[in-house]
Amino acid sequence: TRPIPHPPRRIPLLGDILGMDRDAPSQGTLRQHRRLGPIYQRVIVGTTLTFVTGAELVEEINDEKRFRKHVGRPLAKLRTLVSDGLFTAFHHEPSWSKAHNILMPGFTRDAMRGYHQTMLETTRELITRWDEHATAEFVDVPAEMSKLTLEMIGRAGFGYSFDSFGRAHGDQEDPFVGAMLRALRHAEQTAIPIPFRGLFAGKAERQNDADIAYVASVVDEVIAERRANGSGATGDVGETRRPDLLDLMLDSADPETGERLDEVNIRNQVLTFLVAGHETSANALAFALHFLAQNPEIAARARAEVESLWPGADQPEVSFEQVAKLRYVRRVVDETMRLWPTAPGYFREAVADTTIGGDGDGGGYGFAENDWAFVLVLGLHRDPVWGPDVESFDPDRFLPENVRARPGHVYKPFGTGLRACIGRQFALHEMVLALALLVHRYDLEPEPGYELTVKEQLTLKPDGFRLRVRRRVSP
Ligand code: MNH
Repeated sequence: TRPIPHPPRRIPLLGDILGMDRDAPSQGTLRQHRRLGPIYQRVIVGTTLTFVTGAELVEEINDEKRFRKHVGRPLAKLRTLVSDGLFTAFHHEPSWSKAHNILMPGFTRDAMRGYHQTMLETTRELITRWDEHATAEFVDVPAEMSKLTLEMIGRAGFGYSFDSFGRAHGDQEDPFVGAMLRALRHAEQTAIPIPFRGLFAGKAERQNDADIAYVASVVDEVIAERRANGSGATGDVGETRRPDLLDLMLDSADPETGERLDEVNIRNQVLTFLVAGHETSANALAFALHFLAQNPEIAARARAEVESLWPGADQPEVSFEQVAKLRYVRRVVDETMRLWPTAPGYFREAVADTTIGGDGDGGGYGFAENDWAFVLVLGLHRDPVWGPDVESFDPDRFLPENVRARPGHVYKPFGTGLRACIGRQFALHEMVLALALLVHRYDLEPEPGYELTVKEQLTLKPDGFRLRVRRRVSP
């Protein structure tokens, strides 16, 4: 086997701690890849981290027969909040397949049809608010998108509203949202090993315990309320509303084992969906709005597409089927997540001893059983297979003929294999829908001189990104 490249200078005991970017680890890793190639290793205080980004190596590491999902340190840290929820479950935990089987029907095409109207109405609430408040001032786009997507998953998944749009502009956020976001940030901040931090962390730990307890109690109330007021089991689903994710968890059993989810696991799943299902979509929407604001001709094409489907409409009556017809808007979303995949990568571990990148006579990079690597999707999406101008924003990269001309496994914003994103269709539907309505209604005026900087908090987001949105005169 071949040795995996590493940065040139190693400090005894500390290792390669220099050259790592604590505030922006994924962007730091991208720079290291540019220096060291498609695979490299970094040692931090005795822990070895391996990063992979080249298209050919990623194809091998995505092979489900040889590698599987690894619950890396940042995910393991999240377990204090969401425990064995779908996203953070270890491959050997039986709760994963049980919950997966029970929840899959909640993510079919038919299920999306059921969420569509909720997504549409939620977007219209945002638009009503922007009509009233936003036109005079610059809006904090990531914050607004975060309200939108949290509201969509809360209402569509669990029939729960955070009243995000009921609060006046700039008002305090929902205490549940505050506690959940603090707990998320806490997990993220403790994910990077920093010597001796634990000595000063008492207060933060106590706050975190309180946040987690509070968040759990709110979710328990939502579950109790649903139990009391009728889920599918008590008969009124189908008459008054379609079954949602909460109904599935309360009323159905795993077809393989006949088992149901217990109370605590349901709470973990609800929290998992709120956490995994809102920031990634919100940030992707924010990036998309950035690129549309920066590229007026692309925004015009997106607008033209919306207008061709709903000519002259002040408020397009978008049906479920029509969202799939928004091909150009979809390409804008795809290209946004190519350049800035809001989940910047995923972890894989070897199922058994193996090598990748071999030339047929051995000579590959060795992985012992359980050795892991982080696939930096941020880098994969800038692999040379994407052409010479990887940094330019060009939705036409996702024209069908261009997609066909590329190898598979070079576009992985939703991860890979058995543990890929279960919410992919939900995310694509909400993002295409919201983006279409926003670009149709508003001209997007960027803040003069804004240059994109990307903030990392487990997910990637456009930092300090604000827009002035101006209501377009009706065509
Ligand atoms: Mn989502 C897993 C990215 C939206 C719920 N999601 C993943 C993974 C990636 C990902 C990558 C795989 C992680 C890993 O291998 O460790 N998810 C995204 C992105 C968006 C997104 C980029 C939006 C854009 N995700 C959503 C939405 C939901 C959701 C919306 C819920 C409605 N995601 C999940 C869950 C998992 C997951 C649950 C874990 C699935 C599993 O392991 O079974």
